Amino acid sequence: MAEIIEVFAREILDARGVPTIEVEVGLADGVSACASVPTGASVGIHEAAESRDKDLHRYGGKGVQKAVSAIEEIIAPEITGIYAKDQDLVDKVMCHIDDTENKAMIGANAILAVSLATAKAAAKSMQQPLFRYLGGIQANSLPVPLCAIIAGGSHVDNDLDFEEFSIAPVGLPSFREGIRAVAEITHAMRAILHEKGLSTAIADEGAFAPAISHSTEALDLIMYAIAKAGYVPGQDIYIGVDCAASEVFCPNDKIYELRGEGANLSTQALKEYYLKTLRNYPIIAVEDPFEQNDWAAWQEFMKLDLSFHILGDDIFSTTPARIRKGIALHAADGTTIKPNQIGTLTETLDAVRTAQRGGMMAVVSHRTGETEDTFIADLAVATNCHLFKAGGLARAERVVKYNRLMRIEEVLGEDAAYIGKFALKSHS
Ligand code: 2PG
Ligand code: MG
Repeated sequence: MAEIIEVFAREILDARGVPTIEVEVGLADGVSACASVPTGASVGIHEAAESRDKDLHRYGGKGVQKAVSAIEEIIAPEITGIYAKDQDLVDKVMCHIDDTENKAMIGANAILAVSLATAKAAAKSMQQPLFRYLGGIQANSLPVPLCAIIAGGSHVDNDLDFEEFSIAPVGLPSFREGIRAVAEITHAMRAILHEKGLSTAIADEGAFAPAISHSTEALDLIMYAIAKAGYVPGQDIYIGVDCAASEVFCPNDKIYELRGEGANLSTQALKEYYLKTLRNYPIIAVEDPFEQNDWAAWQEFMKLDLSFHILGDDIFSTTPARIRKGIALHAADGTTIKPNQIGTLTETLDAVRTAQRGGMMAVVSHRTGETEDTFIADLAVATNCHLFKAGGLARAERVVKYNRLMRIEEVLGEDAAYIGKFALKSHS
């Protein structure tokens, strides 16, 4: 058991060249560990607040020097002397210092960086891999990767209305084999796009960003790529869609503006659109099909008892109280888990527990503005989550998370259990 003796913070860059925070926590036994935090591009309104300098002379106002100072001058003195394994206490002290509901004073980015670095230092000090330290002896399962392959929405400049089209290798025997399938399909997709004269450029999350506009074009391309790589859609591979509906919702007219489809849809019409379009594809999950405040629309959709999971991202924002509400209202089958939406590791673990105890699936997820930090990979194993999103199989800050999971699978050896088909709604 070792106490925290040093906390350093610095401004680094995320994978898009936007500043973010890295923290190093040093312990009395000489161990130190480093963690950095990501940022979203499509940020929900219920997420905890980030601290940004707003000094337009630096990084267009996105610098994080104030947060860095807050960590070293305000947080560090308060947590020095606390045992690193007292995660709960470290996080409570930081929440107490900030004292706002959404961490707006110090910033969730500052608080989370300290929180994650503390956990990493504690794990190292106890000579345990992070997933084992966080998850205990039951942390043996590998999630199904839900890997982005075509990007749209606010993540890229094409006309596709929805943010992410992903593939999930549920029918493969292990995580490593699942990743191999995804990589082969991704390479097949590159060849198909090239053949069709479409761009093979990739977007921030490592998925292709071809100039297409209809969701069915994306879905058909994915079906083609799966087959071309020698896999069977609906058996080996399923498809996920993140609609990120809050991004296309116009609150004044209460319509969803689907520019790519050339349609402005009411909530009811959007529901019908989903039913008509998605019926023809092997879908595993649809994320954020409706905007983040319309609980009734989510409830209505759930009542249809569809064959795929309905996942909430913006609507829950990794917030236990919102997840509890979602469970009570039966508003979704699952929730994404993004530590920076809530701002501490303790609250993130609480969000996972709340979801899982209430029968909701947890989907640990990256953000668009990621770093090389692999914390979420260990978190996914620690929490026995069923699906794991870290973007496409391109760009180091995405692939590093999948690589970490392959290493964890190797460490677990015979004890490793790939979630596989248990990630399907029909098997859960
Ligand atoms: C999402 C995430 C990750 P962002 O919507 O699920 O893909 O995107 O980080 O932009 O919120
Ligand atoms: Mg999302």
